[in-house]
Amino acid sequence: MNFQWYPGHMTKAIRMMQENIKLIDIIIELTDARIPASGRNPDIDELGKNKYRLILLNKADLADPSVTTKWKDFYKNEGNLVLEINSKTGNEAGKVKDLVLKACAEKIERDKKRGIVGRPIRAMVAGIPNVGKSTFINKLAGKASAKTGNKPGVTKGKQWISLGKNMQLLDTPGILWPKFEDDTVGLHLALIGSMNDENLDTTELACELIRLLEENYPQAITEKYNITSEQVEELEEVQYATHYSAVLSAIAINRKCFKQGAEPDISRAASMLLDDFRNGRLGRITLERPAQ
Ligand SMILES: Nc1nc2c(ncn2[C@@H]2O[C@H](COP(=O)(O)OP(=O)(O)O)[C@@H](O)[C@H]2O)c(=O)[nH]1
Ligand SMILES: [Mg+2]
Repeated sequence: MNFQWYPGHMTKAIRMMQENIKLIDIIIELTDARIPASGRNPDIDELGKNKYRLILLNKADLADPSVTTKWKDFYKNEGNLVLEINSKTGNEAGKVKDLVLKACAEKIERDKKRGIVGRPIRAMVAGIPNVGKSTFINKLAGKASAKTGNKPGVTKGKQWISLGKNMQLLDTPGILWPKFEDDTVGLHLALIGSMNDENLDTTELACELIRLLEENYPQAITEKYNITSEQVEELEEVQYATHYSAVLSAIAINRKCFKQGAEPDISRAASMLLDDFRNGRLGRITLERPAQ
């Protein structure tokens, strides 16, 4: 499969990031807890090399908790501050603020020694499209938050949101583009739905999902759609089908998705499977594991 993003927007986004990064102390980097590696763009390391960093594993409500713990340890071992969050509830907003201040403690101390007191920490949220940046900002800022408006000279044209008296957040997040280093990255991004399905072959995508789930979560599909291995084997024989399309046929049959002439509608089954996975209806699943 060929995964594409919109390269035209990329240069503009990177330029915006470079410009905005100059104004801030800390980057709050969001990645998707279901695909922590593919959900990041390693260029952030270069872009933000002199800035503090907090990595947030967002959509943790959809990810496998035991694997999320492994990812947290992995990023901590690399020297980052890490937190798993669910931006939809926003329950971790307080913890995020605490960690931002913790990350910047050294800077606050340095400022104090130089006689600078009360200068707020400035933060920017960054991440790939659909990772949850807007949702996160809305929850962190809360309803009571006020736009601080333009500060002449220093922050011309930028809107800042006050998060208490000692922290400000840039209201426009930095958009990172995923890095398609290998096909797995594109595949995983497509599976969690962060790419437009219009240009993708959903049946092929669903077959890839079945393959990945059978490796790490063998019960997820069979339990959800009441499929038995006998049923799949029989379909393989009767339809001369590959294993993956037999699984899709079984899903179609058990969910009564038929085309005219009672033929199982594999394409509808594929869309249903992807949709169920993306919305957490197959359980909490993570597609990537950190290197040991
Ligand atoms: N389940 C879940 N969904 C989330 C979470 N954060 C964001 N979303 C959803 O992800 C989608 C993309 O979020 P959005 O904030 O627009 O992403 P952005 O493109 O990075 O600004 C929306 O449908 C959100 O409701 C989360 O922590 N958990
Ligand atoms: Mg957004």
